[in-house]
Amino acid sequence: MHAALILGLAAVLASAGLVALSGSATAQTTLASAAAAKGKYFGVAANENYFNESAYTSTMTREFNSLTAENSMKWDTVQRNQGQFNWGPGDRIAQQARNMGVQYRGHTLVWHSQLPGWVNSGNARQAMTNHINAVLQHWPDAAYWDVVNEAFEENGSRRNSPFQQAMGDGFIAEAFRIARQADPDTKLCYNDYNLENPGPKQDAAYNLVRDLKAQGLIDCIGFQGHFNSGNPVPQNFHQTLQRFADLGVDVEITELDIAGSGSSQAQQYQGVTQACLAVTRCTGITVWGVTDKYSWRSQDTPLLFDGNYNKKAAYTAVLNALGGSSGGTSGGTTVGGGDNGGNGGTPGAGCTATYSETDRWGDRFNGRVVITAGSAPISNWSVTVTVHSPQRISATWNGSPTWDGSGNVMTMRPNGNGTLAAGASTSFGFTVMANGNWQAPTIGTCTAS
Ligand code: 9MR
Repeated sequence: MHAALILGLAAVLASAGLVALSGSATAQTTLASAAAAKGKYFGVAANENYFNESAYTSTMTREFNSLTAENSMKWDTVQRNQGQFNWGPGDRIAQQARNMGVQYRGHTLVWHSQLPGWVNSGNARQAMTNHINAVLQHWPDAAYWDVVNEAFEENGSRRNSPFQQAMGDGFIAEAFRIARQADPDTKLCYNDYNLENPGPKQDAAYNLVRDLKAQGLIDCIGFQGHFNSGNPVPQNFHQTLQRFADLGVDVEITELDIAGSGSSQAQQYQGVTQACLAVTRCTGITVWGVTDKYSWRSQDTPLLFDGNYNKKAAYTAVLNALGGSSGGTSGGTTVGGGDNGGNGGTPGAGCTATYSETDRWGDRFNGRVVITAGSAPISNWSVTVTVHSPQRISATWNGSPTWDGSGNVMTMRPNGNGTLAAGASTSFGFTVMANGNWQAPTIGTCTAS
């Protein structure tokens, strides 16, 4: 309930960032607002160590509407020494989320890694009980908690840990039961990596979720989503997400990062976004960091912003897949207008050009530009459409195009639709072969005569 409320609030706040498009369409200009418009969240792993870097904080605040503490809510930060709790670093994440008016995900309660040495098979049951109770009491407003993290080996067997040793296979259900009692309002998740492809590990997680669900103990499953060239985003990812959703739990992409760059990375990010959009119970996506330079595997440049906080092609691919579109001079905004070409036409004449994306397929999209006459009639107009390499325009309609030498800049003039009464509109359309780049074309100033 809490999460839904906050997401609703985020959607309202995000609507302040609406950008007018032609007709009734609107486009969102940030990941958060575009995802919220689809009823999903778009989150990020946040690291309080970088909060004093203004570009870090402004990017985080602008683009994301869910935070996960990258490290500071883990056991070795919160309770490095038995019975001594260190809430400060995690509190900075929780408070940042509250300040932003967005949700945060708790990560993680019971994990074999980043576990202090004092936890051993002799005290693991009591330690686990105390830890879960203390943490959930301290952070009761988390929307989700990853109760157990990474409990399976690749072959589907249980991973060794003090918890597994002390309590056997039942430790997972026990952890969820304690968490449920400690905080009945927080959604409780199992979280793991390499669940994205069919196989024994995925099946083990599936059976776990099914069994926990039957006991009313689990609400969600997190697919971490750490991909690279040897482990690419699977084609059928949405089917896997749906398979788990059909158990009656939410599914989430909780730690997304994809090694690579340029269009191939962008395409894979697009694929993950589309997979989540295709599944009603996929509640959101979290990328595992703001900028490549602070990624846990920065050499793989796996995130949406480069080391200078520039938006990468992957960013645009995700934003467009969410139905959003970048602001500025490219798609989504009204550009041009007010000018009659300086050829002695009626003062106040002129035209505006407004772009919108109307369709999208696997490898291409259609754009439409609406030309609207100003306060005086016009008999001719022209406007440029610049696509971003390696994009190519493969078809046009309702206009007469000419091209510059590069093939990137198309100047469109009327094809029988040049005469417009004051305030009247016409439109032309075109198909762009994306070649992996889903950025909206840049629309030049409309010139009328
Ligand atoms: O990104 C985290 C990195 O800063 C830590 O050093 C590392 C320690 O194990 O954990 C990283 O986050 C992990 C996450 O908590 C669980 N799934 C795998 C993530 C990447 O290693």
